[in-house]
Amino acid sequence: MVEAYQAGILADSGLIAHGRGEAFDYLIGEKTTSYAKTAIQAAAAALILAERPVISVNGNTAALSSPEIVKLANQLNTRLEINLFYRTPKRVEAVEKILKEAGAVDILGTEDEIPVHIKGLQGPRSRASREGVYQADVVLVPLEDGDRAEALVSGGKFVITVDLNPLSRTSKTASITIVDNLVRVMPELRDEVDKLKNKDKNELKILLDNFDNRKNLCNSLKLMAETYLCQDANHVIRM
Ligand code: PTJ
Repeated sequence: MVEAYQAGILADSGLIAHGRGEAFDYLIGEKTTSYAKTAIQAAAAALILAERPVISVNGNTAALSSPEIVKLANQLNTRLEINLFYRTPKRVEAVEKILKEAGAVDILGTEDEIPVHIKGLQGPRSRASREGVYQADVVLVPLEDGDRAEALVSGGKFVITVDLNPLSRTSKTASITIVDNLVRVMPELRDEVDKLKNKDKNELKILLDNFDNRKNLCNSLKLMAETYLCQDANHVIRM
């Protein structure tokens, strides 16, 4: 991540966000929980059922998972869009470069595009691509800022996020939150898309309908407490 920062891919706040993520990753034991697996399965179903899915890429996502993101976009025939919270032309160029190095050919949200604006947001943060997020029904947007997640949901999008913090505004706002590290999520999500892509649509709809984001977040949070706080408490009592 330090190298990605030095290469201009990551915002300085991206390094801080990464540290926040690591702290929560320790709390889930740095592994994909059964709750994250359930969310990944629902996310795969939503992406397969989507009519106009888009994957939104920021600096952290590009730095951590460009090759996997590009593979997922190809697998789903989904468009990729660069969307930076701390947008500068230089950073857009750096993210575009790493995505192209990973094999992406069709990238939206670049500097030469005339953007449209998402209602409820100000300045460069409101940018979206007319052919991408603006017209999408389902948006996969890992590590998103709370204001933007809220604006997307208010705009009627089905928002799938990946966020290690189950208490973040994005986690609570999204339609599906995968509480896990993006680097572990991406290969799992690709496997799940492979497993589900030929299933009957009604089966996928049932999978999606049975997913309850609030409940899944509560379970992830409880697991964090049980794994660490409660074990520690027993330990203290025994001593
Ligand atoms: O590249 P930009 O300019 O678009 O900026 C990207 C960041 C991430 C800096 C920006 O979107 C931001 O400020 O996001 P937040 O509000 O800090 O939210 C990021 C969330 O991602 C936090 O809740 C972190 O805990 C979480 N997070 C950090 N690293 C990971 C993670 N979640 C999953 N996997 C990670 N590796």
